[in-house]
Amino acid sequence: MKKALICGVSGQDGAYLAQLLIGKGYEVYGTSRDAQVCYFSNLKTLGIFEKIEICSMVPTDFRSVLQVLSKIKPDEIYNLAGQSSVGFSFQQPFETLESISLGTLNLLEVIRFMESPVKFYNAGSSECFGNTEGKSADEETAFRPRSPYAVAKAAAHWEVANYREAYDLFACTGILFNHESPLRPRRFVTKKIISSAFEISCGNKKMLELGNIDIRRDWGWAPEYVDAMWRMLQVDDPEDFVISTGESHSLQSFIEITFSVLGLNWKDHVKINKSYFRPSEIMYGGGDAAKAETKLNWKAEVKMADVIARMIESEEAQWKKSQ
Ligand code: GDR
Repeated sequence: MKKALICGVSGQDGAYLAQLLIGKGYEVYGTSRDAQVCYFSNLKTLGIFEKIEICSMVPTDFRSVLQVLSKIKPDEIYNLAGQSSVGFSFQQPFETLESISLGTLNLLEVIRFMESPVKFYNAGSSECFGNTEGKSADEETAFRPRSPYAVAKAAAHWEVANYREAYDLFACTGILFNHESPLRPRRFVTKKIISSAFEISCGNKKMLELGNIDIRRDWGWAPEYVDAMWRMLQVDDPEDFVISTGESHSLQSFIEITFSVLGLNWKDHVKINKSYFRPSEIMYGGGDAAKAETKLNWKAEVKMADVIARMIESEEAQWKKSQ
């Protein structure tokens, strides 16, 4: 039985990845900074909390990582830990850089120190590309980060590449574009829109305030994206991959579709609030995942309209349950 360690198991991706690996027969271990105070609500929602061995681990603490890795001796490590909000990174740049860049560096250092043949996946981000001026980004596209979060992810990306080349580690980064699901917290715009529009349709809310709705993003379905992570560790040689749907849509069209599915006109309920604008923004996000299709046999099946439909469906189911 293979052992997988998911660093940052409590988040959206950690939960779906744990579910996928349990289904594949893995023994799954998951970490959180302080497991005693974390609720692991996503794992409970998916009904897998009892099937995971949870441990406390702080990725930036060498001793803490060493203890966990030497106890578990995992075959695969998935590094999904660290501050995950781009918007929030402008308020906490230091914590963002520390948790992402230094956390990844420390994990790599422990793996090197232990000389174990573990396979290492690192959660990268399409944010690293910055503005690509309407062009789809692929693995060859230059990084031009535009937020503390993106700077931190870019540093972690190159740390992984460097350790792969210098020390021959099986280490790779998945450069994932936005991927959504009902497990998203409201801090992310898709969940904020879906939950608010649903509340408006129930008569419990009148208006939704948003920042820049002219931005474009490539929105995919999170459960499909964690499958790509796993595939990256099953190939013979580690490589970095862009993971995206290949379709870029404006936030306004995401809003339009959501409200119209619920029988509402978005113009009656959406207000722009400039305080939600970011100090520097990426206006266009779009990716080309052709390499993943060729080498990993991975392709996104769920596109934006389906992502919206599934998120609304889950919102309705949750509401019915609470009645
Ligand atoms: P993003 O996701 O920054 O792309 O990072 P987010 O959902 O936070 O923002 C998407 C875009 O929507 C605009 N926006 C708003 N965003 C939020 N959160 N709240 C608002 O009210 C709002 N109004 C407009 C933002 O300015 C932005 O342009 C996500 C995360 O999952 C990262 O962890 C991941 O690495 C990248 O996707 C790929």
